[in-house]
Amino acid sequence: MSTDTAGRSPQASPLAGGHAFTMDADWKVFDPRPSRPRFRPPPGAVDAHCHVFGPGAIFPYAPERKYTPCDAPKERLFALRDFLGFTRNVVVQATCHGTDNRALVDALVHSDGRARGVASVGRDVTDAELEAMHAAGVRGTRFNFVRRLVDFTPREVLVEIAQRIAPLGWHVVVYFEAQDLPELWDFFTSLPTTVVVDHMGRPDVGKPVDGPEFQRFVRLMREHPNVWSKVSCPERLSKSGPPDYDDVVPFARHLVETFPDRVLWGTDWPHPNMKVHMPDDGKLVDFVPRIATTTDLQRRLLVDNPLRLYWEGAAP
Ligand code: 0GY
Repeated sequence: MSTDTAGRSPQASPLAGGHAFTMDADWKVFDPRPSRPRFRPPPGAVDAHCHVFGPGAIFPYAPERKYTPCDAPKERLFALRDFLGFTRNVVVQATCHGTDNRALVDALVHSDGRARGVASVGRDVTDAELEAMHAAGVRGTRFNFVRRLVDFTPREVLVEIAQRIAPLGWHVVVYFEAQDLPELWDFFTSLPTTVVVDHMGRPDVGKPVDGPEFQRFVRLMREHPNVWSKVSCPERLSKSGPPDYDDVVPFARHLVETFPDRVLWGTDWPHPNMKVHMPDDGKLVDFVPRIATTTDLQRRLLVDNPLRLYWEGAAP
């Protein structure tokens, strides 16, 4: 992809009429020159978890945000998509934009139909706003329970939102830490929509795959056929580290082989809040054939499942 270094520079944008911001001093910027993956995704492959940030001068970061990132605009995302050999994106609203989905919607409407979105909405969202987002390609809303990223939202508010978006055929994406699953279980299993879990419910990969913590998550998926999982973010979960993220493979592979029709994969570009290393997106793509070891599993993971959920609008 392009070798320009726009993504590297600390960004302070005191533009006249714009929105000034300064990215966090410890912010790690995405790799501007990832390697070309050895694995070739099947035709039509979808990167089903990625974000756009800003540009902050046009789409300001939310006042309530917990971090200020570098800009990661749609043009960079689409260039990465093409470089990695993917056809489509699912862009997930990041917490740094709060419930202001303008950057997300802007990416969708400029994608030539090659991107769908997951928004974040509050209880004050109007029916007209939901319909406009749907027309732009939004197909889900995200509920975030990770304390370092968001303030607490009462469950009754989330229930109300879920009931509002269900008639549109949207689903709910949930992001939480593994230790919080017991407390969230009843809420998740009461949701009236498909429920997509980010990053396998963030398992502690230092614990065994067949241990109680991860098996609790497996049980959630087994007992509730409306629950899907993204087998994403080895770079975030791994303790053994890059470039191979070996310790995450058994967890992701277990889900892919047990629930081949309810798994999704994404890069998580531009990798917010990575504190120690920034992954090489090419190497992340090379992770796929290690967790989906046959062409059939790869096609389901990267093509069939995301198309069914995001482009054909089908429930489980
Ligand atoms: C991810 C993970 C993170 C951030 C967000 O919306 C967000 O800010 O999702 C994280 O910090 O773990 O999926 O991008």
